[in-house]
Amino acid sequence: MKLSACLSTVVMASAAFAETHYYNWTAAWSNLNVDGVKERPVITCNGEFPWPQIRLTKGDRVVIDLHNDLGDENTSLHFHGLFQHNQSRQDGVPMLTQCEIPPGYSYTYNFTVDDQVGSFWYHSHSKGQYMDVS
Ligand SMILES: *[C@@H]1O[C@H](CO)[C@@H](O)[C@H](O)[C@H]1NC(C)=O
Ligand SMILES: *[C@@H]1O[C@H](CO)[C@@H](O)[C@H](O)[C@H]1NC(C)=O
Ligand SMILES: *[C@@H]1O[C@H](CO)[C@@H](O)[C@H](O)[C@H]1NC(C)=O
Ligand SMILES: *[C@@H]1O[C@H](CO)[C@@H](O)[C@H](O)[C@H]1NC(C)=O
Ligand SMILES: [Cu+2]
Repeated sequence: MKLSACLSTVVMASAAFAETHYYNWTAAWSNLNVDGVKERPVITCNGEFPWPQIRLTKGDRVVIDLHNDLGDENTSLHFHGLFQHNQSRQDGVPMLTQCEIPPGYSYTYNFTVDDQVGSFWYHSHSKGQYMDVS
């Protein structure tokens, strides 16, 4: 159930106008052979794996409608390394800043990246999904 894949949120410096980036993501299981060795259940984003890269400029807003279509597991998304100052409910750590998203439900992550640049990693913080949603 573990697969290492590194996908990221890349934040670049400076922008004349802040933009909002909308994503409409459905998390669901698919049987895929992503490492060329063995087919196994993988958590996909809109049917695809790996999950998309988010590219933004400092000051931009990210809005992600995350639908849990896994059927048998809760889920969540944590944006690793982003400070989430004054918006901690967007941090995506289940049972700390949010309840997990149950199967069949959705949650909207909505945050700005105000004063950070670089490459960051997002992943699920639910069960063993850490490496499956990355
Ligand atoms: C988001 O995706 C779901 C599943 O494909 C779709 O039913 C829904 O209409 C989409 N929402 C928006 C706002 O595009
Ligand atoms: C989802 O999380 C809730 C709260 O922790 C828990 O009660 C429930 O059993 C979980 N559901 C699944 C399908 O794991
Ligand atoms: C967070 O909110 C406090 C109180 O409104 C404000 O003083 C502070 O500048 C804010 N911090 C950030 C990083 O926006
Ligand atoms: C995201 O948050 C901003 C600031 O609170 C708000 O104006 C906007 O309506 C929110 N967008 C969504 C889709 O919830
Ligand atoms: Cu993390």
